[in-house]
Amino acid sequence: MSYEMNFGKDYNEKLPTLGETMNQVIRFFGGQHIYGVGGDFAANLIAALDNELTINPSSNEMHAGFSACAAAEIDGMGFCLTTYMVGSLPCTSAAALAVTEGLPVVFISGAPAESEVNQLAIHHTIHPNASWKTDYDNALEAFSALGMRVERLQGQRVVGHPNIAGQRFYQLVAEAYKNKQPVFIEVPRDQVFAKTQPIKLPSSVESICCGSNVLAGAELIVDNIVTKLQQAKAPLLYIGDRLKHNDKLKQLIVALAQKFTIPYATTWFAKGLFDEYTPLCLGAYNGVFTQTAGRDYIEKKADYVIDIATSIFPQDSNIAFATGTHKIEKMTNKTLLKGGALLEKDLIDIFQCLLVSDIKNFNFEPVKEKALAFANAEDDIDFNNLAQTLNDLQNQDTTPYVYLPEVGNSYFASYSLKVKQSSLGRSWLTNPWYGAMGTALPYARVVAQRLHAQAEQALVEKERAVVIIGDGGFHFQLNELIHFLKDQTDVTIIYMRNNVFHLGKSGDGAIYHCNDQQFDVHALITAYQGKSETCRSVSDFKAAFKAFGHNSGISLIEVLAKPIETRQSNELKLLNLYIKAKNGQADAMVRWMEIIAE
Ligand SMILES: Cc1ncc(C[n+]2csc(CCOP(=O)(O)OP(=O)(O)O)c2C)c(N)n1
Repeated sequence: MSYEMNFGKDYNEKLPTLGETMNQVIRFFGGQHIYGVGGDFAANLIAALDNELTINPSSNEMHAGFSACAAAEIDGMGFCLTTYMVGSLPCTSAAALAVTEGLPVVFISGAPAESEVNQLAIHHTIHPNASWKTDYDNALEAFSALGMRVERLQGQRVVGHPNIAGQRFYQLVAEAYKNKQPVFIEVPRDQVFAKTQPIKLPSSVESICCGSNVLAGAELIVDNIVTKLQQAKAPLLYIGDRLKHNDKLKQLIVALAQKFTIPYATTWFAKGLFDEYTPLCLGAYNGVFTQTAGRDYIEKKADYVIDIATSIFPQDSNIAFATGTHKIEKMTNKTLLKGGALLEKDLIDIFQCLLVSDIKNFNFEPVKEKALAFANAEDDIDFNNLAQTLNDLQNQDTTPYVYLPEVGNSYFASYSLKVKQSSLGRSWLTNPWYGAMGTALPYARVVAQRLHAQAEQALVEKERAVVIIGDGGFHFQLNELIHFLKDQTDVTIIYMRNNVFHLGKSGDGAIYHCNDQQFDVHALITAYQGKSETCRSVSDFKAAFKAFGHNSGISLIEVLAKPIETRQSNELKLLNLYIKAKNGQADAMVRWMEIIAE
């Protein structure tokens, strides 16, 4: 019995294909771009999706996954498309990153046709030669092992029975959106053009959550906060990274801060969400590792903290590496609003009430920025003065920089950067907790594409994507450079060359040697039609950075970094000292005690 005989001719003629429904659903969730690599099992998906959406080819599947993660960070959702197994399995690291950093990424993989399954072993499956049977589900199991929701879409089992694949696709994508978690979906290639039951999308993404906030008692929580605020002299809003996908909550918090003049700071992981040049913003706080002027207020004045959307379980790097110097962690006069409801609707309720509550004005006196410690113009530029130098440049420049620090020394040095507000909502973007090297260029590609599109539509002044990266990290992923040339996008890369994998180096083994003295990075950049320069002093660096601001395409500044203690960023000097003190080195113990007593 066909659909026509079951539900009638009219219904049958209205049926969309699964591919059409996928397009519709992806667009409903704001998706316009898919990052991916093709293959035979993905060919039908590509044919179905390529017209309505832009499919951006990546250099490999892991990069496609990382770019989809970056898209989830700045667009709200990310989409990745690969072929079966050989294509999807390299995305497992990106998927693990997405689980960890709380990113709604939809990993879509082609799969064998339903009619192909159980007939014979299919290429790309994992198949030892002594196998008596074939296994089709390894990728589903691998992604499932990461704690993700996974599913292979299915077609109708009997002719005329309902085909619910389109609806399942919607439900899976909605799940990713609601929970800020990735999902993995395999699509059998014969199902892409099969008819599926039509779906009626909700009016907007706002209305996809049935039940909304089921946590009760918001008024009582608000009363308690208002009482504590009445008793406080110097309150602080301390904000975590769960906020990064919630613009509404972000705006409510800033509105509250402004209405009652309450200063706010973020955790390290939430760095880049706010304009650190706004007087009320005290930057990213992390105990002894904090260099911002706001640290004094937090540690010496603040007498009541509202802790919002920070992680439930303590994470070492976010609590000053358990050095015991994180004052907010220890403070007792604190209200913890971690947020447990879908889309943080519980917190939205609370902040909406707080905004109209009777709260006094705190007349917070903006902290005077200590006279900017300029890096000495003639000094060698290195990790010890990189952030200062960039802060000085950013301070004088009306163009906001969107920083993309790569894991390595660059990541640690980047916590001393003072960031302006970017039109993308993020001016510092990395994977701060998962800490995967190899992400900065796939991330920068997405940032550069969005900045390019915005400038083309003359929506905002052009902003600047700035990658800070070690040579080891750069060589992990430089095949991604081709896409900046193809996409005609602009990026500035600060290449911190020390010829070793320095961060975490413990010994002199060959494994730490990631580069060769003879490597000519300028020849490489020329191949990509970019411009580059080697800079030795702070003043050379500043001149090159300013000049490259007028460049289009790839610009690279090579910094000859020395892998020695005096050239480390403040953050790493402190961390190394702490580790030495922990290991019982007497002079380090004395110095550490002095530092934490300051
Ligand atoms: C995918 C991945 N592999 C390995 C590591 C461990 N790791 C962290 S930093 C680092 C070395 C970074 O070296 P480089 O990029 O040259 O920067 P540097 O620290 O020398 O400035 C390594 C190997 C990681 N974080 N991620």
